[in-house]
Amino acid sequence: LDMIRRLRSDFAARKLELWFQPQVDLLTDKVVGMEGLLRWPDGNGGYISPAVFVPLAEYSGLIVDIGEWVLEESCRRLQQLRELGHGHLRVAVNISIPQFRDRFFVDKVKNALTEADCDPSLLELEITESVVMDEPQIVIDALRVLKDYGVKIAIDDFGTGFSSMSYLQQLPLDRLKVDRSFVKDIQPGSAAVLAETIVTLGNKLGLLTIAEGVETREQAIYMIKLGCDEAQGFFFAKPIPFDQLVELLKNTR
Ligand code: G
Ligand code: G
Ligand code: MN
Ligand code: NA
Repeated sequence: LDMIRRLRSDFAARKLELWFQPQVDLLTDKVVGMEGLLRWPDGNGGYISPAVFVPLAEYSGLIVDIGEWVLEESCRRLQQLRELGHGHLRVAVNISIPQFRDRFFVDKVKNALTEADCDPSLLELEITESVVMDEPQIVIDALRVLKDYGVKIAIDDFGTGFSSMSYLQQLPLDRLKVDRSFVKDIQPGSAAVLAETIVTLGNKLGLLTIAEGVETREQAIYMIKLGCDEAQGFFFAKPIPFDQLVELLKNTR
């Protein structure tokens, strides 16, 4: 509870940071987008993991305001990237269930885009299976409105939740993110049956696919062979502050 208090005051003091992990097209090897990931400085030069504080922010309801800031910050970064000549890049933002329960959620997404004069198709919302299963109708309704507005939708950590295939078909999805636990199975001499099955499922549903947690060249090559479109992971780049992302883009043009 003390931690929630510190999170609230640090958020109010604008101390949270939004870092970005590049997403790469597996065929061209070019950066095509990035995922925004929260970072909370611990005051000693380190960071508290979002795996620790995002659940607290969800439990306390703080995630509604933090998530709104993440959307605004992401759109402002898209605007900056456009000014730097990277107007084709997209940004993916993780959305939690309390944000969907907020009746102003759809308006907040639209406002963030409008304020920064962003093309809605450059914003992608990442939803985990558990978010869908928690509140199927609320999530499906909100996503349909946003999809009509032009926003893209990705299903995150795919294969780790208990998703019903029927919900999968009711969601207006664009992209399926293959969870890193399945990519991890790709080791010399061993087949990665689940990674293959998930990419095949994505392709058959007409969705784009992205592999998460790609840490080795072998894993990247294997995912290309499976017909996966894009990848994200330490092999390509770690999550980095925005300024470092801009430097990375300069060096890879
Ligand atoms: O960056 P890292 O791997 O440590 O992130 C850990 C977890 O925190 C991931 O599950 C990620 O989805 C979640 N997370 C990071 N940033 C955000 C955010 O802006 N909003 C939400 N809801 N979750 C986030
Ligand atoms: O749950 P979600 O997929 O949104 O979280 C992304 C998390 O995965 C971030 O915390 C990020 O730091 C982490 N991540 C990104 N690339 C890799 C990787 O190659 N290996 C591992 N182990 N974690 C990664
Ligand atoms: Mn994610
Ligand atoms: Na994920």
